[in-house]
Amino acid sequence: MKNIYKTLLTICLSALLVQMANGQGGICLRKAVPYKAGKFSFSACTGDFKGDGKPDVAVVNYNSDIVSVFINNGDGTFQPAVSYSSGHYPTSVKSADVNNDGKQDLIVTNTGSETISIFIGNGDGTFQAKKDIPGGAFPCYVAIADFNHDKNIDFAISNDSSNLVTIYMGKGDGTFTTTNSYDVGQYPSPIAIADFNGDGSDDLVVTNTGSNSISVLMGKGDGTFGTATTYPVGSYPNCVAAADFNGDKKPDIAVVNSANGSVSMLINKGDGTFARPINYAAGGGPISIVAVDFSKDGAMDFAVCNAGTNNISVFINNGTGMFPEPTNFQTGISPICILSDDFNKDGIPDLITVNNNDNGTISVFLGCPSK
Ligand SMILES: [Ca+2]
Ligand SMILES: [Ca+2]
Ligand SMILES: [Ca+2]
Ligand SMILES: [Ca+2]
Repeated sequence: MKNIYKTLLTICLSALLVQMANGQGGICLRKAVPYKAGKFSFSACTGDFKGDGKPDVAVVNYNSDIVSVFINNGDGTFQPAVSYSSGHYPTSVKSADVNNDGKQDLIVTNTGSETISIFIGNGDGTFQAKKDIPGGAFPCYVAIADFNHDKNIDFAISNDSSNLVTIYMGKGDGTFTTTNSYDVGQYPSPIAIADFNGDGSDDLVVTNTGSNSISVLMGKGDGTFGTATTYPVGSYPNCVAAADFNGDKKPDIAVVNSANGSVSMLINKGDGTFARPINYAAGGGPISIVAVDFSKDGAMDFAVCNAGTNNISVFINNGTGMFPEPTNFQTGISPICILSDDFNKDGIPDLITVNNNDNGTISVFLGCPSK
């Protein structure tokens, strides 16, 4: 994560404006609308912070130590961001109700201060000031789940400089206890969660950016995990998505390889072990991935953002778990994170990229009916 961040500074290319793109290949996105965030926006999450049924967006900004919260007007347009102070060098944010009051809260990893910040939501789109807990060495990514089935939100973080994944168990009141850390590969970064072996408990996969691999850890259902199994992928894997791409109801894994400009797809053999990767060419410096059924045919598709070529590549499943050539759409400069939700509630998936430049922005792409 640290190294790719430096890389990103050097691959900011020319200023490109968003362009109109027409529906083709099962994907249609309206012209992107930019919104200003903080400095060096790093990643984001969606959640219904205001409680009106319309997804809102939170963005962490690495160089300004703030979380920017964008409240949805209800039609997929957003109010100007409201800022909350995070820890130093925040890199990841997720939304969940950590204190069981029915209101969405935020969990933020701060790599500089090596803390996790919990922001309790007021339910009206605003948040209380952060409460910090220790985050271990360079906590760079957070993923949420209920690992022990007690209905209290838990989370996993990757500790980039100690090569660990650490599990935090929720008490249900907004506080957490740290349990175990697990050895993974070098420079672990994003984590995805799914039940890979079908035993009813959440498992996790983490990208090991420094060792060109992923580590899969099987959850035991009590908040503990087995020893990691490692699978090789491409060069500089920077993000991972878990979803059923081949339609056998078993979650598969897709990884973006930043240095190869590719996506590695690892199909679940059915028991939580994975076949050798199938590789697909993306754009330059792909760095984030999201799995969504854009074409609404029941077959899972995915999109990646390419930080080097300032665009996104949307891959539509041909129905058999294979992906023909992607359709590309231009974004702001250095898109570093991509996520999807249905912001205007028209039943068509929308996309957001977080653009990691000095004056960070998000680009909101509302989906339109595909031809
Ligand atoms: Ca809450
Ligand atoms: Ca739990
Ligand atoms: Ca499992
Ligand atoms: Ca599809």
